[in-house]
Amino acid sequence: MLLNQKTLILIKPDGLKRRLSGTIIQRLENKGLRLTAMRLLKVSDEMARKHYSVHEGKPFFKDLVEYITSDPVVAIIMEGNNAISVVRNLVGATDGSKASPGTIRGDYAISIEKNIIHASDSEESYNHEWPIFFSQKDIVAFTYGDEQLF
Ligand code: 3AN
Repeated sequence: MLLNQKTLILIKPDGLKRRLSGTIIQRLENKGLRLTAMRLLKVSDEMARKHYSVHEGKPFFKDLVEYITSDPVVAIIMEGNNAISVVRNLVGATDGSKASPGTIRGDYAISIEKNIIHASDSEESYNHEWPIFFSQKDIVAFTYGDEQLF
């Protein structure tokens, strides 16, 4: 069990523009995850290239960068027990048309590119991703009033 593990989440332009930010944050909070940092921002070309550097050279890299920079995103750090795998399971498979019902992508996405949300897939990814969107001073320590219930 990885206590208070952190994960980086992006509500992508399609999620934001479809007014799903509140719903997505609600679903993650309902699971018992804690908001730790959050901002609304337009991702620059440089940030996008760094964020998706593992996909550099792949045929969809250019479209990926163009898409994530096309409109604002909501960047979020959430924490909780095993947060990386917990959030990946809540997010569902990459291709929205194949993601299981009940997952965020399964319920709200039908494409592989416009798939609503990004979430770190490993601690290595989280360590690479979070400094692209946040600095240490953005990380806020607090507890919800009902944490003893989770
Ligand atoms: P995930 O977002 O589920 O971690 P990754 O990291 O494999 O998926 O891919 C990053 C993003 O690249 C995906 N969210 C998706 O938007 C896009 N992507 C991945 N594979 C493809 C593909 N074959 N064609 C187009 N876009 C893709």
